[in-house]
Amino acid sequence: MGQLKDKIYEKIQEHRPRVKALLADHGEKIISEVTVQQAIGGMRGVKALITDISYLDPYEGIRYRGFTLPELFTKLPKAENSDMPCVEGLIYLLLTGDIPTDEQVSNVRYTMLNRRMLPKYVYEVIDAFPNHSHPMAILSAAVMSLQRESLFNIKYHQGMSKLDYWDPTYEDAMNLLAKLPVLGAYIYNKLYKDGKSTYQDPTLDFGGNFASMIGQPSPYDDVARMYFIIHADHESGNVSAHAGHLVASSLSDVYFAISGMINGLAGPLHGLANQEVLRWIQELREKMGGKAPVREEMEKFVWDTLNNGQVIPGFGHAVLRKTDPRYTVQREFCLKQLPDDDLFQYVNMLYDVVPPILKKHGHAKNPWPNLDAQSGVIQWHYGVTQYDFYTVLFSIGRAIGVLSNIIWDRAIGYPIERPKSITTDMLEQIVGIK
Ligand code: CMX
Repeated sequence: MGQLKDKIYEKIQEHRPRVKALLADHGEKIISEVTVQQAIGGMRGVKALITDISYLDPYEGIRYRGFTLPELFTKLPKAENSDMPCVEGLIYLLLTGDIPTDEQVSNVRYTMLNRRMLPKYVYEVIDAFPNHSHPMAILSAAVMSLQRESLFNIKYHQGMSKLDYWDPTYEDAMNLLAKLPVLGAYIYNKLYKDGKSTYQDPTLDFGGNFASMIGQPSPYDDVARMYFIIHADHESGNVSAHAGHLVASSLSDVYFAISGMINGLAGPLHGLANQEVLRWIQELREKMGGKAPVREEMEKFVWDTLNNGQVIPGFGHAVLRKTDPRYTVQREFCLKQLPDDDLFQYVNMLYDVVPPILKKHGHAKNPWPNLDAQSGVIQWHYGVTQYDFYTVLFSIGRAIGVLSNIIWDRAIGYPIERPKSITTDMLEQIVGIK
């Protein structure tokens, strides 16, 4: 086994008895109750999933393996000639719970380098899509086409012990993770660069190689690293993470699960909100005929959107009750690197204007911005202006967390997911209406 896999195995051996003891000694202990409102309202706040990869506090925001984002940006080993951490270091952390050394990061990088190549048929699948297809649909199909490569499937049908499920799942996960930036870059070049060839640079890390494949010079390599890191995980109940976990719980392999994750992320209430923010701002820009809006004009635009029965993209959250720290990381990057950017001026004004309006509107439980409000601006500034593509970037990042979770789900042996549903009649009987 390689260094990373050995380490995961060691951690699994330590973790399995903890879950066994919880089940044996405290299996009947109540940790959450479900109200009518929660059953009707998308199970908000029901504690019924377990993950050790990340935890989302409503007021503090996300912690990966116990570390806040600012802590991670300080502690994780940096990419060569850069202040930004390597994505490979985050992969090590999410899988093991430990901050890696430089040597451990290099080892992950080397492990992944050998897995980047795409089989020829995947290019053909991508090429078969018409150019007006949404990049998320192409990405999902491209991942599905790779399913025939699953080692888990081969081993399963050879009769593998349950205790070993995590091992070929790890191999599948690392294979897919290494290929995702290549898939994303190939889709980008096909759709927006007249099919320019996607050259991979084996000397570059996960983020650096992605930037190079889509032809973006430095500092976009750091933007890519930051983007993949902040999008990696948001505990397990969000649609993309939950979809990935749910599909994998039936022992579908990671290709089926990540395609499911991508499909869930492609909704405008979730990952697609980053493209919606840009689309919405462009609408305002057109209305303004190039002139920068004053505060009153911006307020009117926000109210018009709400009065039209639409949501303000990039604001609100199902769990968070304050500004998303993923938003703050990107805002600080903008304030440092692109303070005068025209689009950033819009986002900056929205940061001031939207929360008081949402409070006055009185619907959203959280009037503060989420990560999607800020992420498109940075992409746009560095020349990635094709905003339909932004959720593909989100997908590459999110797969890191979802795949880490799936490896651990298999290691712990979490069963097939199967909550119970009831009918509206039954609900009315329970509350005494019938
Ligand atoms: N603009 C207008 N109305 C909003 C709103 C927003 N940004 N956020 C929430 N609301 C509304 C809801 O639509 C709901 O309306 P009704 O009472 O009419 O049904 C009401 O406020 C209560 O919703 P909530 O409990 O505050 O929010 P939910 O947990 O139901 O939904 C989310 C969360 C993110 C889907 C919602 O805030 C939203 O639609 N935001 C805009 C889209 C967005 O930015 N999504 C990305 C989230 C981050 C991510 O997952 O990537």
